[in-house]
Amino acid sequence: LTVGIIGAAFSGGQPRGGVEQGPARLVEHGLIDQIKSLGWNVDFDEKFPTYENLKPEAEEDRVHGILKNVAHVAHVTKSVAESVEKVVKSGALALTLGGDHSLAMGTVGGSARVHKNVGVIWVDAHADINTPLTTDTGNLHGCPVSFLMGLKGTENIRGFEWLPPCLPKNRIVYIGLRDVDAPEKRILKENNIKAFSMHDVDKHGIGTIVQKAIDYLGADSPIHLSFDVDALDPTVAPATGTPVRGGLTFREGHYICEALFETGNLVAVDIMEVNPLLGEQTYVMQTLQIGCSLARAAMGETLL
Ligand code: DIR
Ligand code: MN
Ligand code: MN
Ligand code: MN
Repeated sequence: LTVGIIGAAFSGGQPRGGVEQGPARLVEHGLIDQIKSLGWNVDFDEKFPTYENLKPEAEEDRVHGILKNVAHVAHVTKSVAESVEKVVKSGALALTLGGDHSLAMGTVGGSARVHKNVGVIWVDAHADINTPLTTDTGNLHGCPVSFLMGLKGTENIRGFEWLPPCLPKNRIVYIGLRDVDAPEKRILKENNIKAFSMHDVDKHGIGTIVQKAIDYLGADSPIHLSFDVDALDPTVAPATGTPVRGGLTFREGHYICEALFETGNLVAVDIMEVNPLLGEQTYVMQTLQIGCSLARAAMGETLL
């Protein structure tokens, strides 16, 4: 088994600095050796880009309506898509360390180029499906799913020509939602998008919910897991930009990763929104530890 790790040091999809230090801090925490000791071959370039070199000229980087950092996000996600595509095409697992969740335009965009029928499991407190017409923050980390789907308002955004609609509305399942904007709720409903909120997790239990998600995508579907650590309760993963109370427990989060590894169909995993500059040292360490253990769980660690 081989994993290609992509360090995605980028924070331009949201306003809080520090999340671009996620990948370096996860690696410094020992992630690479931990994965090797699980028996994986690791392909990882320690000198991953900061993506600052992809920052365009100020003029081009202008806002598009309310959207912030449009050109920078577009350039970076294009580059991430190329990296992920290359890994997935080689047959290895693509593990992307974020960075903010706008990066998923690149990660899912990349895996969808190789597997047209990829099924996405999006674990998050948020639906990240605002469009340029509905977002009230203008932060692109709240919008990646609408760009992947090509929803109304995402056409003709300069810089995103590289990203054609690549995710049909019935190829994603959410788990963990609890902070969804009103227009996002409308989008989910109108398009019949499969979404399990925390209410559903409480009601049915995580085992049932993950099984429903796998069944929905189809037992043979290649799976892309995009895990925003703010899906976890803030007492479990505090060092993240937009924490929301009432989230997944430590075990629920890890169970999702374990069960998806168990399918044998994982082609890509994203660990996103770890921000090592938010909060006290002990909280930061706790969150880095969880980022590492979620990745290991998705690579088979806790299966006996
Ligand atoms: C909000 C927050 N829905 C937005 N989204 C976050 O900005 O569109 N996503 N925090 O992770
Ligand atoms: Mn997210
Ligand atoms: Mn989130
Ligand atoms: Mn929020």
